[in-house]
Amino acid sequence: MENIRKDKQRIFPQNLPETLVYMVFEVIPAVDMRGGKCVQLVQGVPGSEIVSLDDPLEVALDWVRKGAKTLHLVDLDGAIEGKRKNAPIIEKIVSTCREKGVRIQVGGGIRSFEDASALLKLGVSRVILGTAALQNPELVKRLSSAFGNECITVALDAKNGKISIKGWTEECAHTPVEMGRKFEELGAGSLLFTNIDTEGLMQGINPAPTKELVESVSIPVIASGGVSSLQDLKVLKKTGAAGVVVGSALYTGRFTLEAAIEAILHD
Ligand code: AMZ
Repeated sequence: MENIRKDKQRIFPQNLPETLVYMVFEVIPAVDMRGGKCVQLVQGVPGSEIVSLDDPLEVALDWVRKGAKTLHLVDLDGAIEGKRKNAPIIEKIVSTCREKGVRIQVGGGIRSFEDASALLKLGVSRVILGTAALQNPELVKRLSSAFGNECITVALDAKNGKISIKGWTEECAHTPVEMGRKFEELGAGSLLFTNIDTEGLMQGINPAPTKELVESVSIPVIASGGVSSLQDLKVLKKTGAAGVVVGSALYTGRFTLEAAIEAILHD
């Protein structure tokens, strides 16, 4: 099991243009946007902002200065309402950060082939599809055939063990493991697993569902939801996940990005 896990952690960086051999497990800062601002919500509930910053581009550049090699951009209006209201600022972040060699993954409101292809043509490394993948699985297959599976991440956001879509307002009957296996077959290159039960609460993680998913598929799994300490990062690394998206803990100063990168490097 140990070997399988390590292989899976290696797959992700190997698919990337820049070879970051040391970074077998990546800490990826989240830049979630709502109404043009960079925000952090509690369990994704609109109005629960614990962080609200006026200039998402400046925030993104700050993570890059602090050592981020990949950024996770989410258009929360897009995820919740299906309208990508933060597209202009996302485009600005993508063009500015790509020049610096930073990989960008974007999610939230990508609901069509055209949405995804426009972002990929702009220089986004991976598009993240949640709602559209669950509602129209063939879209994953089409995008993967057209752009290559390394560009396609499916978001499996789970509440009480069941997938949630449409900005976490609608629950599906499916489990992350069922859907992870299905989307791997359809051509997803990676999965983003968000544990909504712990997301934004900063009370720590539950590694069990991440581990279960990692062990059920062969593609890389990026974990998300509830990280609040450096120890959480180390625990998630041990599940075999390829990386972790961190939001509130970084924004509220639980630890710095530099400390996070250092902590997982030597673990
Ligand atoms: O916070 C939320 N309510 C929320 C959120 N962060 N809802 C969805 N998302 C993220 C998912 C994924 O990265 O984790 O948006 C993306 C999926 O969006 P969509 O529009 O494809 O379902």
